[in-house]
Amino acid sequence: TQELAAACPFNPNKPAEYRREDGLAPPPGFAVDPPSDTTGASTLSELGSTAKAAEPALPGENRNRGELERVRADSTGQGLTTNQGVPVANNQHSLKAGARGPALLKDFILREKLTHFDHERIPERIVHARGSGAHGFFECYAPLTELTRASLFAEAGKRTPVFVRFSTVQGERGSKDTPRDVRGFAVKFYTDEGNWDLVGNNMPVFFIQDAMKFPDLVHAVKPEPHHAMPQAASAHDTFWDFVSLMPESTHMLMWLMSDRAIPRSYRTMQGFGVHTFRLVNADGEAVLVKFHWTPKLGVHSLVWDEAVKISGADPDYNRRDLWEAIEAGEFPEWELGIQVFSEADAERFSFDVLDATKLIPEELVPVQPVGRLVLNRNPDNFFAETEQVAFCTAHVVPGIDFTNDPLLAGRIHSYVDTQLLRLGGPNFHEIPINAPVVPVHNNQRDGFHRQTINRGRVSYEPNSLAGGCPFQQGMAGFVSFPEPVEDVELRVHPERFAEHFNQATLFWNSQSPVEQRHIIQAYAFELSKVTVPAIRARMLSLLRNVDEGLAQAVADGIGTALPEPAPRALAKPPKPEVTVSARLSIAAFPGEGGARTRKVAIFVADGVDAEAVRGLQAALFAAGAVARLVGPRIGPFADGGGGEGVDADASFENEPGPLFDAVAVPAGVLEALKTDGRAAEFLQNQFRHNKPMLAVGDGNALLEGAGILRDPDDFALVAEDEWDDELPARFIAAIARHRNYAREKDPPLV
Ligand code: HDD
Repeated sequence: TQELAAACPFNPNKPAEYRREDGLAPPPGFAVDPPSDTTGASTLSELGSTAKAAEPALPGENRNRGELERVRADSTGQGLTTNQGVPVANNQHSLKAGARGPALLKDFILREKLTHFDHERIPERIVHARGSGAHGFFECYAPLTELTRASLFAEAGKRTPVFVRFSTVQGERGSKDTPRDVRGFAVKFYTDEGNWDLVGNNMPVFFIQDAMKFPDLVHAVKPEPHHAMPQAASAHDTFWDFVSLMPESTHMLMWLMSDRAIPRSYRTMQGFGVHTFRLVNADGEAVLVKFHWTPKLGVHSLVWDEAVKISGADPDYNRRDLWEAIEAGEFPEWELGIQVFSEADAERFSFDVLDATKLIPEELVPVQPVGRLVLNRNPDNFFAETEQVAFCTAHVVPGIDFTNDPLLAGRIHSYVDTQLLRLGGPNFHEIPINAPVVPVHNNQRDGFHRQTINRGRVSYEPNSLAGGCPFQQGMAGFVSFPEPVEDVELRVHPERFAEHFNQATLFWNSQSPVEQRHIIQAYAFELSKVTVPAIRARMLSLLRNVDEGLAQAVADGIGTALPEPAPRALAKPPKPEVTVSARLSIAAFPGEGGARTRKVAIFVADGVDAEAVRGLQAALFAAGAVARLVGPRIGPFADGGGGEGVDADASFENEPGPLFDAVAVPAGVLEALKTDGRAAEFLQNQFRHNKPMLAVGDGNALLEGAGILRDPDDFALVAEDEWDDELPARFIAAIARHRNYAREKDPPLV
C-alpha cells in the first residue's frame, strides 16, 4: 500500500479520494493510504474542520467554515498569475506590434482575461432571483428520535451547519429588497447523513394547489413580456387577471396584501415549510408535520409608503441589514417549531392537509419548539456562495419524507431541473456551497465541470472487481415511506381542495384593526394599478366571499360598485373548526429583541446640545441599538455651549428618514435646521411611518414646523422641554415597541 501511495502523488485538495472507513475500504491493491495531515483527521469533514468532531462546537462556531477552506483564495501578499498559474508581468497593456501597432492574437493573457470576463454571468433564478445568504448552525433542543430518525434531531445540543438564503420572488437579480412580495426562506442543512433543504417562504400557504399551474402563475406575476414592466411588483394586469380567475389563490392573496409582504428585516420574518411533510422514525413509523421558523426578534414590518421610499433610498435595505447585523455580532436567530399530527387527525380536518393553500390553525395542532437556527457568518463571496447555492426540495435525508401534495410533487422535479440549466450541468452538487459535509460515493461519472477524480475502473454496481463497493446500505440508507397507493390515474383535485374561502376569512378575522386597514389599502393600491375594469370586478367578487366589509372597503378605495359574489365551487362548504386564530396576527410575535439593532437617527447641526447627543448615543448603544448622527452634511458640527462638538456620520440626503427606525431631535438644532426642508421631510416621514420620535427643548419647534404636534397619548412621541436622564429610557422603551400604529390616519396627516 505504501509503495502504491509513493507511486501516486496525491492532490491534498482532494482528501475525499482517500476516505476509508470500515466496510468502505477498497479491495487489496486498490487502496492508498490517506495523505498525512497535521489534524489527524481521516474524513473530508474532519480534515476541513477547524474543530475536531468530538469537541462540541463553540457558540457561534460554524463547522462548515472548515469545509470550504480548501477552495478559499486570499490574494494578500500574492503575485498575479493566469488561470494556469503563470506569473503575469504586466496587467496594464495588451501585447502589440509596436507602441501604436495592432494587438496580437497570440496575447493569451489578454484573451484568457477577456474570455473569463465574458462568461462571468450565469442565468438568474426564474423566481427568487434576488436574494441574500448567510452561514450558521441549527441546534436541536431535545432528541426527537420517537418521531424521526433524521440525525440532526438525534440529540440535545447537536449542531448542524446551515446555509440560508432569503429572497424576494418577482424581481430580477438587481431589483430592490422592499417590494410587496412573498419572501423566500430556504435552509440547507449539511447533516451528517447528507443535505436536507427546507425550501420555504415567509407565508405558510401558496397561490396554487398543483404544480401544473406554477409556470402560469410565474408568467402572470413576472414583468409583462411585451415591455418588461413592472419590475419587482405584482400591481399589474396580468397578475390580477390570473389570480382573479384562480379562486384557490384567495387565501394567499390575503397574506400577500398584508404587512407580511413588506418585512422590516429578514431577521424579523417568519418562515414556513408550507407543505405537509412526513417524519419517519427508526421503526419506520410516520407522522405528518408542518415546519415553522419564528424569529427571536419578533415579526415586524414596514408600512407601504416607507417601503416605497426605501426602495429609492437603499434598494439593498434588507441585504445590508442582514449583513451588518452579522458583522456586528448580532447573530439573528429563529426557533424551529413543528406541528405534528397523524393521518387520522388529517382525515378529520375540514380541509385537506395536502392542499398548500391551507394552513393548520395552531388551535388544532400546537407548534412545538424543537431547535434554533443561528446565522453567524456572512459569505466570503456573493457569487460563489449565495448565487451558486442550489436548493432542491428533492434533497431530504433519512427520517424526513414527502407527502402526496401535488404542488410538492412538481417541486421535487423542478428544482433539480432548474439547477442543471442555471449551474451548467449535473455536477452542481460539487460546487463547495452545495457539497455535503459527508463524503459522496456512487457510480455517477463525468459531465460538465466534474471535480471528483474517481479512482479505479469500476463505475457500476453490482461488481466484484471493487469488492461490491460502494455498496447499497439497506435499512441504514434512505428508505422511502411505504405509503399504500391504490387508485386510478386522474387529472382531478380531491373534493376538499374545492373550498377556497374559509381560511381567507379566518386570516381576515384574525388580523388586528391596523392590519386589516393595511390589507384594504394594499388591495386598493394594487387594483388601482389594474387597467381592465373586468379584472378589478372579478377580484371584488371573490373578496365578497371572504368578508363583505373587506370587499366594500376595497371597492370604496377604488371608487367601484360591488359586483355579485363569485360563485362557489361547493354548494355546502365544510364548516371550519376555527374562525379566529390569534397566532395569525403579527401582534402575536412581539419578540425578545427590545431596541437591539434598531437604527436610530440623532439630528445634529451647529449649535446642538452635544452633551445630550453623547448621553443619548451611549444609552442607545448600551441598549444594543445603532445610533447614527445625521446632519445637513457629514462632518463636524459645533456644540451650542462652546464645548466639544460632534461629527455627523450621515446626511439627510445620503441616509434619509425611511432608513431609520426612530429619530431624536436634541436641543440646539432649531436655528440651523428650521429652513432646511430635508429635515422637515425626514421628520414627517418618521411620523407618517409611526416611528418613535424624541424631541428636547427647541427640537420640539422643529417638529411643530414639520406639522407634528405634541400628543401626550402618543407613547412613541417623547417630547420634553428640558433634557433629563430618564428620557433615553423612555425613548428606548418606545423603540422596543416598534411603531405606534394608533398614530396612523387614513389619509395620513402629514
Ligand atoms: Fe419555488 C425557487 C419557495 C413553489 C419552482 N422557491 C424557490 C426559492 C424558494 C422557493 C425559497 C429560492 C431558493 C433559493 O434561495 O435559491 N417555491 C417555494 C415555495 C413554494 C414554491 C415555498 C410553495 C410551497 N417553486 C414552487 C413550485 C415550483 C417551484 C410549485 C415548480 C413546480 N422555485 C422553483 C424553481 C426555483 C424556485 C423554478 C427557481 C430557482 C431555483 O428553484 O433554484 O425551480
